[in-house]
Amino acid sequence: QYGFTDDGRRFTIDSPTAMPHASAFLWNRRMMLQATCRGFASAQFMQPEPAKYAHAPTLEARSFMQPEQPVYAHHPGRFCYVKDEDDGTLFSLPHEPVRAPADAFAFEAGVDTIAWRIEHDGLAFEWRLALPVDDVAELWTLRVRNRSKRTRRLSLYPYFPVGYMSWMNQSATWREDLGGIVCSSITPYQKVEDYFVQRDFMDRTVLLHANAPDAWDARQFAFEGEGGLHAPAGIADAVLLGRRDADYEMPTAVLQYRVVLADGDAHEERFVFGPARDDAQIQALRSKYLVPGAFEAAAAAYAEYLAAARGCIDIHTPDPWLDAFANHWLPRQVYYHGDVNRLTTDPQTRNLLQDHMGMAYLQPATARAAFLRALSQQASSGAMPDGILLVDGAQLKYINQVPHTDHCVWLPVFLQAYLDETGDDALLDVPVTDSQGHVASVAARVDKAMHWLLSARDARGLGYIAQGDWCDPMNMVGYKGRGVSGWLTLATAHALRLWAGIRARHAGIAAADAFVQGARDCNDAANAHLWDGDWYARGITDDDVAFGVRGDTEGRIYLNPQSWAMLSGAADPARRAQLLAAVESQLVSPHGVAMLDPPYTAMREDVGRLTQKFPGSAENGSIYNHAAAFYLHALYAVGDADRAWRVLRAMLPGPDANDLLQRGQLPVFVPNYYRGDWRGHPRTAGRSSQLFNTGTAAWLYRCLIEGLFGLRGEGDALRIAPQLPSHWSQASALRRFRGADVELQVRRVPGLPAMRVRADGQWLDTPLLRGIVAGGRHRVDVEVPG
Ligand code: CEZ
Repeated sequence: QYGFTDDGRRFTIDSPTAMPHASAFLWNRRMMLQATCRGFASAQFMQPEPAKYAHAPTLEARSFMQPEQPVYAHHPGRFCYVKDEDDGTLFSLPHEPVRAPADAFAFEAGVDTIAWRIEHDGLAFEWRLALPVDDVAELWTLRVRNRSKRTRRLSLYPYFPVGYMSWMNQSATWREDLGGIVCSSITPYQKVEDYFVQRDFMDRTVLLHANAPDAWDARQFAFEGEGGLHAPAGIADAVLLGRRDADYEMPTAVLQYRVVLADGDAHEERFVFGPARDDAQIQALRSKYLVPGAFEAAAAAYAEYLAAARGCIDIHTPDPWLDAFANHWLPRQVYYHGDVNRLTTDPQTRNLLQDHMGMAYLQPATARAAFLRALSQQASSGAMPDGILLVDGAQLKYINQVPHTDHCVWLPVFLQAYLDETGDDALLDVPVTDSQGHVASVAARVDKAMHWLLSARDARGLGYIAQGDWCDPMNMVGYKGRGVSGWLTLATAHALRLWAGIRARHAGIAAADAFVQGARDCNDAANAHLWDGDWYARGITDDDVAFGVRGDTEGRIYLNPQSWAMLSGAADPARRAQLLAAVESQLVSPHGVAMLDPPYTAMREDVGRLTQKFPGSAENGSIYNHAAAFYLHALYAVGDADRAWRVLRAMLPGPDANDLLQRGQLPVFVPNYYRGDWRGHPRTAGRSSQLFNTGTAAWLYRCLIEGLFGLRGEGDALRIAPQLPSHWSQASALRRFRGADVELQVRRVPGLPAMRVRADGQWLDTPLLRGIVAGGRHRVDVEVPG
């Protein structure tokens, strides 16, 4: 049993074992939590760098959010043990740590809550999480109803492991005055300057309760005792928990409630779990959330927050899963990226620009501000930095310390989508001051960025790759300074063409000349040096070796150069047909289109660490959805609707049960990848990374709106050009565009020679809906050949 309910706003599965890593996430302005169906949870909050309040039981390395994160028995999670006081039976909610099978199990991923409904021996439980909008706090509700036709005596033990907080200082105890278990620590450090950064950290982790428990335990090792997590000694060996402090011992937070329930009786408890700095903050959390009506108020505020994540299109198609995903979940994921910037303080420049390309469809003002911020960090050479600093004191970290050469490409890519959606051409004249105090308009800065891209090319006219382009781990193609990127050359051409179009509209055709010419040069260079007979090479190494070519036994063909050659216009119709055939026969798999094939099985020192990744994972030949989305966008650009549909639908798991199980993921977000290498590793092919940080979200949303439904802004009009797959006989949508509502109805009409469009009752010569004003309402009927 699985599927969407609540008009698509909730997705439910009935097993904790069929898809053990199936997960859902909630976030707010300051934190994010991802929970698996078994009850494991990974949460982070910003202070201002990402930090944790529930840790692994051993020292964790800090890193970016990774795909396919492993879980283990002691992984942080949110659980509740339940003991039947009469017969001693022990089980746990939602499934971990005891792993006792339930009579009924439901994991419900909702847009605004994550909940489990579980039945054990006549007891019906609900275990539910919600987040407030602005506090770092998890709001948990536990409900139990006795339906067993007899009186039950139970002990309920909410168990929130806190893990290894610090090697310098950690402790825990129950505080009657604060109403909960308080775990204290000092975030470890060694440099004196860090003291001043960290002294105000929220170094405590608290589990606060609405009602005082009968007993508690705060010492992890003693609580587990010899029974381990499956039958903790603290529960098994005594009627009451031991009320044990942790003194420089691993803290934990366990409470005990003894309840007697007659048949039909119900019981409810509420908890708040999260970090805090001091007693005052803890007290504030308590008085805000553990008073009557507070959870309800928080839920209402959260619903309002999510209302901003409402997309600009509601669709109704023959594919109800797609409808639910497109109407509720995809815009939500786009909004997550744009509103909290993936919970980083230094998003990669390309990520920021693409994430906010998505935000242009939801909250254009936010997208605009992000774009201006990015541009204010442009170097005087015209280059864009690897990451954009979002808060004072933020630094470029991790991958942002590695030089990549593609960041300027994303400026016109963002602008094209943003300007189409908003018509806000005034943005181009906005003055932007950089860190040197230089002031230049947006248009002048983008001009400069485009010239920088043109200048960063070799004598053949191919773009230098340095230590990476869009592909982060392609770090050794050009680290000696000579290697070039085929994709970047084509992406430069595409960016220049987009910019030429915008520039010509803005300042006349002459202002665009250099960019039109530059794009032509890049395309010519790609055709002269990268066309390999049936497809475009991925690049040429420092030692002048072309790769991603037919002579390669691994990494023979890469998707990105093919997609962008279609976008940039490098591929003429004949070449387009050839490269599409090559993609179809070599990259298209049962789970979507792979990023490259065959995956590398050994290090290529002239390509880089991408080739060291496990075959079929991540950039080494997975169905890397971000790359698949570029391909999708290119297919819509050239009007290949059926091929596009197959690529699009493969990004979403199900509804077929086998597909869902193989991917192991719920259709509530698009992951950064599904495993590829379906020939070499069929057992794992299709498996989801479960990572919801991905540029895919913005692109997929754009492709749905502008490609599949063909509702794209153009100047002050809306262009109507739907590209439904040929097996759909009809579809409809409500598009919110510049304050107006546009109702679209598309029908297939057998025998019709060409598409025709009727707007507000009038047949149109050109499929452009004009006269759009805020508050207006339009009706568009499209008939397409059947
Ligand atoms: O990060 C993403 C980046 O955020 O990889 C994309 C890139 O375009 C995005 O900007 C393709 O490389 O460093 C690594 O090896 C990582 O695998 C990153 O490439 C990847 C991570 O999955 C982070 O989400």
